[in-house]
Amino acid sequence: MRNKVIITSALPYSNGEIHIGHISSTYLPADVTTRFLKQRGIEAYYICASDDFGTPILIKSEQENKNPRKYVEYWGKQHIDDFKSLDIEFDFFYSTSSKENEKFVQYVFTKLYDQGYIYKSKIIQFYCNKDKKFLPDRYVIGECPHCKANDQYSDLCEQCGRIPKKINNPKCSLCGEIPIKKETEHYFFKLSKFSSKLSTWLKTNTKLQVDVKKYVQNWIKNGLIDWDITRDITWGIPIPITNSEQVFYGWFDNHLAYISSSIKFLDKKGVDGRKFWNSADIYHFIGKDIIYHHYLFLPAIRLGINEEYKLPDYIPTRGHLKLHNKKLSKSRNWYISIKQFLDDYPSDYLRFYLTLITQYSQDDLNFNWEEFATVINSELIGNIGNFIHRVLKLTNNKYHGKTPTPTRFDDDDNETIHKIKQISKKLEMVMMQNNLDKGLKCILQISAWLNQYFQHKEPWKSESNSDSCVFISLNAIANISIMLYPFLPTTAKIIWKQLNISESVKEKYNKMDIISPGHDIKKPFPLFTKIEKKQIEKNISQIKSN
Ligand code: B3M
Ligand code: ZN
Repeated sequence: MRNKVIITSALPYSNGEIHIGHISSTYLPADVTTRFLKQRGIEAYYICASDDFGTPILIKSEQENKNPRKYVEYWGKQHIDDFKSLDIEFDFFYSTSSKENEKFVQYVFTKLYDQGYIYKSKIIQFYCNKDKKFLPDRYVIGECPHCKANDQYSDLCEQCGRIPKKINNPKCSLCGEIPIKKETEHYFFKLSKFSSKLSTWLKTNTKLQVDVKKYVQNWIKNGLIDWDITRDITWGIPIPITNSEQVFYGWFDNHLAYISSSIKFLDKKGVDGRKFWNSADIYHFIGKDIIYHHYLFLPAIRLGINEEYKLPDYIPTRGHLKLHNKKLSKSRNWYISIKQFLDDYPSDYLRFYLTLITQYSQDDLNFNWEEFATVINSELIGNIGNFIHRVLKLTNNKYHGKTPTPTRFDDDDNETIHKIKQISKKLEMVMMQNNLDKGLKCILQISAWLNQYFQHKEPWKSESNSDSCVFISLNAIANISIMLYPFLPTTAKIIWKQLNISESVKEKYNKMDIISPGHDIKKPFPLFTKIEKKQIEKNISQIKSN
């Protein structure tokens, strides 16, 4: 592990609400990882940006009669609010439409061009005579050749999820006219040239997920196809070296914003951005639907510019979230918006539940309201919350809030200290391997152990050796809160307040002398509120009525 890290997560398209599926696969794991690494003294930065260009965004802004620039700014602000409300904290959040990204994208294109990795080729595209424009991607709608659904985009059928090769009965999505076919000239990136280099990179990079690598290798074996990186629209980064009015395809410019945004951020800090990038561990957190782009297209472009900026070390890739076993769909209202969730529950409930159910794999996961209530009530509240509150209450009642001085440690005490150390070590290991769900389970294991220890020692009885038990338990709470911090930052901060210790404690993981004898704690109050059955019934009826 290098002592410098740059973490990015898939850039949200500036054309709609973020939903909890994006949070579980991408933003939350990236945030937890960044916080975890920072706690360990690693210079880690979490960088993200809004993904502003592309046909879907342009069409939506046109439909709403808005200038695309204003449109993406609006959504960018909404996203920042949503992320904040979930404690997803970026060191820097920029945009693909920034001046810096534009410059960088044009630089990369020119360099690829000079190296012979770009060529021009004529293609036939739909063209609308009425609107006087070419109709790429979703500018054309028609019947899906697979499932026969009407009014589907030419680049994606939302009914069956497939990408049609050729749509039936094509129509212009703006005016409904039947488009004609017209010749246009586009730039292509020679992805096919990189097959063997990509394959070697996949083989030698042992930090990438094995199962993903397997099928990416299969794609390579089946033959890679060159990428059309041009679009005949006006919203995008202009193509340099020609006077054409064309712009780059969104997937040519967006991933380059990982680099351009990082460089901008580091420059502002007075750090040589390129040097930092190349000496850091690079993580790109993504959902499984954009594997192709991140395992092939993005590394090929970096290889094409002679690795001026190094390839990623990790591409943590996670599966899709379903809601009650059905695919999330905004158009069918089968989803939970972040605002809606936060109207009913604290953000840490979502962070806790999503982390526990999201594995480090491509397997899909399922959000179920009843399971959510059970997990929160029994694990977060019944296990962690219960232990913390019992100990603090006893300290308050029996010791007037003053940490007792331990006399001697007996076998139970020593075993408990040992157990905390042992499971903490496991937590370090699984977290370094990106198994965040397992990391959180380690904390639950420690807390479950402590509940039993506390119950068995009965420190509320005067004849027991209670001073040592309470002293150990208070320090165990400090440890739990520090371990919890990457997962539940708000809860951790509340615990530190109750313990009357400062936030700087977060770097003192794995120490049993954080709370000294004589230290005063604050008057405790319960950390969490139980979820009532009625509330869950309401949540279920909300999605059912959608
Ligand atoms: N804007 C969103 C997605 O396809 C897309 C990610 C870009 S990452 C460079 O999930
Ligand atoms: Zn038209």
